[in-house]
Amino acid sequence: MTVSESITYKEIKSQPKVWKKVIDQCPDKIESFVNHLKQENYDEIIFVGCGTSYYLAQSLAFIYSEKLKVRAFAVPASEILFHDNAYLLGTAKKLFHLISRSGDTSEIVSAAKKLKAKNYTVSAVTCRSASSLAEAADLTIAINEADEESVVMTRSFTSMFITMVYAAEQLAGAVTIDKQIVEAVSNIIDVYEERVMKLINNNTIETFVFLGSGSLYGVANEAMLKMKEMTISNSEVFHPFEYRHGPMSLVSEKVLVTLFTSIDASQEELQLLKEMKGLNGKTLVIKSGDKDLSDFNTDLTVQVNGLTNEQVGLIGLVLVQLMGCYIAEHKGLNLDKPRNLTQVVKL
Ligand code: F1P
Repeated sequence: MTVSESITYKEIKSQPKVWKKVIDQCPDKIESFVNHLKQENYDEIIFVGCGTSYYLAQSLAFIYSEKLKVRAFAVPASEILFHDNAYLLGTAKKLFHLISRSGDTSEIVSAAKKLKAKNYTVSAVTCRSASSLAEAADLTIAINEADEESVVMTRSFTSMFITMVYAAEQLAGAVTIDKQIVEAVSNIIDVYEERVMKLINNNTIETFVFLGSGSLYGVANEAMLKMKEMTISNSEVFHPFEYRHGPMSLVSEKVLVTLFTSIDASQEELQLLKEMKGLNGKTLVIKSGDKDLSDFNTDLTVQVNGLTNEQVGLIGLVLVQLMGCYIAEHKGLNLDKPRNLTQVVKL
């Protein structure tokens, strides 16, 4: 199957159009969620998900902590099912925000029912309003226009991300998400899709390493998962500075190290990437800004100006999704039938 024939590829390329719709509808879609948080004044927000949705929970927990100054953290749904005593501690007023593209993943539905039975408030974001999660939750943000046929999650992740960050920014009093991110992602796809394809075709990459800190750790985790799901490749993720503490022993010309650069530590993170280049690693940097980075001698540099760190991370993830398509084609894999996977995990 060629890349352009696959549904997965078409849905990845549809993101500029879908993001525009999602952003236009955000104010209405998030209104009851935002009002609820204003009224209830929670001490803690626990983001819950499985697979890709768990990695979205990781980024959102960081962003809600940072923007709303509320204690927020992420847990996989199975932890709520089998180890809840560790998460339901203390008297803090808790909101559980459950994330699921399908809304029918068994662990997330069971977690919703268990939390409700313990009288916790459960909110949710999903791409299917007619789902068991939407039925079980007290309030749901449903963005059906971002739903997809592909087994792997692509535009559903990015659209749920945009919607939930929009809500956090509205609660914090300054929304930065607007059509600029739509224009930027279109431009980046136009300019870099071919360069990403060349990077893959001109090198024999066997291992993919993704580095991301703060709100970008969840995004880097999702990039790692995309490489596993779409291309059956060795793929790993680390907080950037953790990579020196052992894992860099694997760096070679067959390893591509991709950095989702944080604004707060960009110089130090780029210095680390330069060291990996010194160890013959291949390097790809995704960064907000427009500085000259030639000193860091990367194999590919993707910079976007005028957007937040998270927004640039999301655009970088779209490039990783496209990279997954070209590697799958290179390996003769069927993008729309990823090995051993189903669109919804039902136990
Ligand atoms: C979560 C998920 C996906 C994965 C696969 C199976 O689904 O783990 O992340 O790619 O499709 O399901 P959901 O709960 O978000 O629907």
